[in-house]
Amino acid sequence: MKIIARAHTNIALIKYWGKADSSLKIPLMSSISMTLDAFYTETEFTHNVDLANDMVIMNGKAVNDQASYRIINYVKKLQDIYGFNDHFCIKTENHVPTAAGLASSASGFAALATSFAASYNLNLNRQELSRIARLGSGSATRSIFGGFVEWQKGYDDQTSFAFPINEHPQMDLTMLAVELDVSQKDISSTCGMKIAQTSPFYQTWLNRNKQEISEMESAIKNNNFTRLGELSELSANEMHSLNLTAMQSFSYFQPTTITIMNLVRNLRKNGIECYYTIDAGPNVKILCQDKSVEDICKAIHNTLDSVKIIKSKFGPGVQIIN
Ligand code: 2P0
Repeated sequence: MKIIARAHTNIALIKYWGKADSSLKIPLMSSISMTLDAFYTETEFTHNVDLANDMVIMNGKAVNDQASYRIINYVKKLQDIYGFNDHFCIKTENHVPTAAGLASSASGFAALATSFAASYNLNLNRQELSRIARLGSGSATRSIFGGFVEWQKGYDDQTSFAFPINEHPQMDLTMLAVELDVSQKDISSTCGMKIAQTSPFYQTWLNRNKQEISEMESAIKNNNFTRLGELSELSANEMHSLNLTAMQSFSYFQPTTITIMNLVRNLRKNGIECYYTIDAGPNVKILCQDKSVEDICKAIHNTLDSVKIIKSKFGPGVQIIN
């Protein structure tokens, strides 16, 4: 029987940017995200003693590169934990266009963790799935759930997992992913967050985490788009300030990133409410309400005429779809 898991990717509103334990991917801070309907990964995991080798097939092609080693090592780690050692084959299809500037690792590892567990009949609940997804990639922890999701940092492998704040939010919220530059980034997230920890402001940022999480939880509970937008933009600005002020200063911004940041601020001044958030890359994501989508897209195209803009709303948690 085929077991295919589908997981959607997510965008962090309160950012995760640093680890207390690199091997277990225990974060130094809690984070909150929105799961996105437009982007997802489907993964089929099969295992069999008769397979000659471990295999990774991505979008129909057998791969044998850095990305596939990371995936194979991850599955071996899970096999060690649960006491299996047969060979396996992973078939994965990514529906996360590079143009969106969203990493597929969140949806990828969430789908893989879920299909692994189903294939070995492990009967894990979603909290447990969230924990094992974390071992693949930090942001995958949150992609097990839909809607608004919180990853509580915890202090060890048992206590660091995500839970849903609201899986079916009523908030009028759209995310516009603005494609500015799709080339491979020089500094991976794993590496960038390590360098950021040398910023003199890092501890201050950590000290603020509890308050920021609680304010974002309130904004979500009160359906307060304005507060959600302000807090999201602040968290992104804080994260990117850490990169700039690290001992080995760096930035993911390109000139066009700053152009869009300024455009969002100007739109706000002119009464079109929107906020930006930016991850470990130059692309900007804009948070807005339905009524403003058209005006925002028009303003972007007046400034940068050919950029692609991909719209997304709330997506669901991980599902088995066979
Ligand atoms: C986040 N990002 O909260 C943050 C904000 C990017 C910026 O999590 O090392 O692929 O595998 O845990 O999860 C991207 O980093 O890094 C990320 P690892 P991950 O979404």
